[in-house]
Amino acid sequence: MSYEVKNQQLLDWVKEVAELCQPKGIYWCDGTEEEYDRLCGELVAAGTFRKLNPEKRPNSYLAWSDPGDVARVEDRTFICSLAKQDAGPTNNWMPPKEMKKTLTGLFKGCMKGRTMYVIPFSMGPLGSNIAKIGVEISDSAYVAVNMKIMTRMGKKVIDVLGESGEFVPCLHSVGAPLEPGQKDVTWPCNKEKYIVHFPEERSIWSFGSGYGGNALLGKKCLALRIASKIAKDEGWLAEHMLILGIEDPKGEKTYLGAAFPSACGKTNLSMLVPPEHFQKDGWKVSTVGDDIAWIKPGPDGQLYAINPEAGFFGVAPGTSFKSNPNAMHSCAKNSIFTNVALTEDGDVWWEGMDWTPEKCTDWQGNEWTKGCGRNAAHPNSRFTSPASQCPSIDPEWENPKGVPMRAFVFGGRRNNVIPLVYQAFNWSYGVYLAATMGSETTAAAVGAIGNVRRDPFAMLPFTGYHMADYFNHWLQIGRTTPNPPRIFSVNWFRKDANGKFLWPGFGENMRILKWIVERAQGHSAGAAVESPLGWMPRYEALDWTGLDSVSRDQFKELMSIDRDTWKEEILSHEELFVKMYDRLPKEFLHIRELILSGLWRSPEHWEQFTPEDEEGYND
Ligand code: SAT
Ligand code: MN
Repeated sequence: MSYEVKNQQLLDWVKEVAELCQPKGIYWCDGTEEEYDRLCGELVAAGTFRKLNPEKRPNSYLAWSDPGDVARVEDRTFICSLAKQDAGPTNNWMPPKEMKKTLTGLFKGCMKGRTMYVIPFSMGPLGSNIAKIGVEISDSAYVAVNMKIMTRMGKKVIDVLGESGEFVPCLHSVGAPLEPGQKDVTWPCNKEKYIVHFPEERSIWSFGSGYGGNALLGKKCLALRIASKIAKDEGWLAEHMLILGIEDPKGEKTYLGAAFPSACGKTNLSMLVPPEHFQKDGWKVSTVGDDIAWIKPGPDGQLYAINPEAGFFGVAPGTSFKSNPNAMHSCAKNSIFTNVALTEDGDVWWEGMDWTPEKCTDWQGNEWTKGCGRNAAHPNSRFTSPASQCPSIDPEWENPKGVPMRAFVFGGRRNNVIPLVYQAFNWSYGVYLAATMGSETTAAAVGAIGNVRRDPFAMLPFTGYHMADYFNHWLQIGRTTPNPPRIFSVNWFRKDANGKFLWPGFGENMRILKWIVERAQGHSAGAAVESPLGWMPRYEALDWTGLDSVSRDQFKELMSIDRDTWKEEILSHEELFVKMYDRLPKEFLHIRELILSGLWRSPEHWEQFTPEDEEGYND
């Protein structure tokens, strides 16, 4: 140990784990650059890492995983609460005692021949009253170096922990013991995988995978599943949200959080580059976080949010200087790439980058040629990069107090039904719309509602307790927060009858964000009309300068509410509710009725509502 540890609970736990897992040695990570370089060097020597061309990609590495270990494993993820009902119908559950027995069996001797790394980390700025400390024990150096980028990691955390500080124990093994003389593989893992959470005990056991959210236990396991449970008990929120700052030309700053299921452009939105005319006028967008937000009530009655992470674990394919220049700059150096392709000059490449090589080596080490019909990078390939390298990073991103939240935005990928944007009438209404949000799993046919996966708050795989209790918790936060953020629904993915996207997305989303900011701040500029679903902008309420690809008619289509389609939509909310009827907030039934009554108000006058047909303005 290169530093002194005074926390007896931690020392005892490390000893106990070492006895169980029988590693060849124990190494306490100090979080220094020297340590990072040394571990990366060892990973290069082991064949796990390849050092990238320092001229092209300074201080960066590429790893290719086992082809069977490329993503989170939701069917192997468990919430082992004491009572089955507390895990709810959307989580896998096993009795904690039984699970502990199974896991103890698996972990016995599982680190033989490997080093056991003790990785102390803080989720959130060190010492912030919103932050939490975790300690991950892992037999993977890949995990240790990724944790160095993704969290505040090392000795400084031990100092904050002190003698009696609390930490979340996170035990991880790739589950591949090495017998003496046995040659290691470049990506050890186990066919059998378990990602297990004990919410009452606040602990995590992960076995068999070395990848992403299965192995970097600070991220989805601690910062969402365990933290959501702590947040419920303590009266705050742990959310799958990006945090964004928007500064208007007068210098007024508005922070908002936004939740989207995967493949909805969340990372791009968190690093949005406003259209040129907005930039000229003085609008600025800044990034606080791209994935997770911890949100606590502040003394002034507002909610304050921190990004518990220190890095981005972003999806590479589709990321380009055109789609997300800030992400490209973030991963320009000091980054780890997993499962992307290797170019002939020792750099990385993936589908959707701004150029295509004639030849490269794909993520499985095979030769790849342009037009061969295969992907060179795995669709879930990733870059791990320090958030501090993001050109749009917000000056307040490490403020331990967090940033004041004025709006929450929820969106899915829906080719019809959901309008481009609307504001919930009130908090409870907003909780309902977030609870019922859905996303198309595939490029489904226009009009088909069946292929929508409901993903409440984009938290379906990440809520560490009963989903209906989670809804109740959100309602409760609204009751006890004097000045809560305003809640909005967006849908960037609506299509016309020919299957063509109606909205350009990317930087143009700024036009919608501007209206949201005006509404959230109560500015008269953010004028709105009352629709059956909520407050909506008319065409005139949005800034269209520099965008001619969206006609007034197109806008009308983007904003329309079709009564018959909504009838089906509401029936499909029912399917979700039935699953959790025993704990479902009764408010939801009333809100559903309110939406229905709005949809059936003066039915003889319309079948399809659009704000363009409304007479009066109302703000
Ligand atoms: O693999 S992670 O869980 O870290 C990322 C994701 O799947 O969203
Ligand atoms: Mn995520």
